[in-house]
Amino acid sequence: MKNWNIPQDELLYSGHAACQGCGGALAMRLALKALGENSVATIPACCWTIISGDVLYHALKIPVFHTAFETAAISATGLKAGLTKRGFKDTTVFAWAGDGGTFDIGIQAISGAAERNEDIIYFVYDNEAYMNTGIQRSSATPWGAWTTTTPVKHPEDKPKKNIDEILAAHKIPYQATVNVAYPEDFVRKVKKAKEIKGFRFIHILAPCPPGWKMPSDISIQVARLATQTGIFPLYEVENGKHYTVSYLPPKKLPVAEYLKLQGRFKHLTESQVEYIQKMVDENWESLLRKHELTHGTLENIPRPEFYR
Ligand SMILES: Cc1ncc(C[n+]2csc(CCOP(=O)(O)OP(=O)(O)O)c2C)c(N)n1
Ligand code: SF4
Repeated sequence: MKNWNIPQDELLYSGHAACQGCGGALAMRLALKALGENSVATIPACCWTIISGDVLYHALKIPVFHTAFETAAISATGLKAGLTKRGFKDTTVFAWAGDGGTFDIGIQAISGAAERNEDIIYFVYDNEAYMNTGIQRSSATPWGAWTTTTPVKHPEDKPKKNIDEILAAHKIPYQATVNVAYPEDFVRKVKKAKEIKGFRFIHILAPCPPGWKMPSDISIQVARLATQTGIFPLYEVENGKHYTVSYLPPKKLPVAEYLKLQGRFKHLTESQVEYIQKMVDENWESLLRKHELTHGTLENIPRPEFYR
């Protein structure tokens, strides 16, 4: 059994209201281990509004400000300004939103805060649909996926919006992708983000068993396959131009390995799976070129033995 090199402190208590196997819940647990108690969260409408629980009973050991759907970035900006004015300069203020609240309705507030380089961390836990209101598609829903608004006969026909490149175009000091199946990489990146001033963006892949139509006990397996197939690569971007891939799969697995475990993809034909494979390969190659441009080599990308 591997001894995880992550803090033992728990700032997310048991008794929260997430479904079994919720990647979003595990994501918060890991993020808080990295951020510590001197933190304040702002959470817009999303599953996490429910997961955290109600006043007096909420499951987080830090103050939480519940806010409107489109206002995660701007409310975090206001909280940070207010706390700084009152002398709490070291408190980490972070926004915590779903993909709908980020890729879609929250994007103008994010763009504004990123462009002004506000001193906040913005987390998106990306379960690739509007889960809290019943699994409707968002612009983070991958091509070909079933949702209640993209039913089997009319599955999602747009590729997932590339939120990371949109943020990179703002030239923010730090951004990273993380995955709940890689907890050490997750905690390391959030700790790094905490030490940087200015706007930081963390994109979390957060599996959702009901929304992805899969059993709750394979959440981590599926999340890990997303990275091992190149669908959700792990990387960091500094100042919009320095790209560092943080995990190289020893053997890049076929996307079918990831897709076949999830009911939301079970209607896909062989040629549709091939199309997804082609898109994933193109994105992966383009990311590797960016790493190479930054570092002059691909040889320095870690390949942790444990994840083989
Ligand atoms: C302006 C506005 N429109 C719609 C809603 C209804 N609403 C509440 S949560 C939600 C879905 C949130 O989806 P996402 O941000 O992806 O988070 P998830 O539920 O997947 O965790 C919606 C549409 C709302 N609260 N406010
Ligand atoms: S619906 Fe999905 S994201 Fe929401 S609590 Fe359940 S598992 Fe988590």
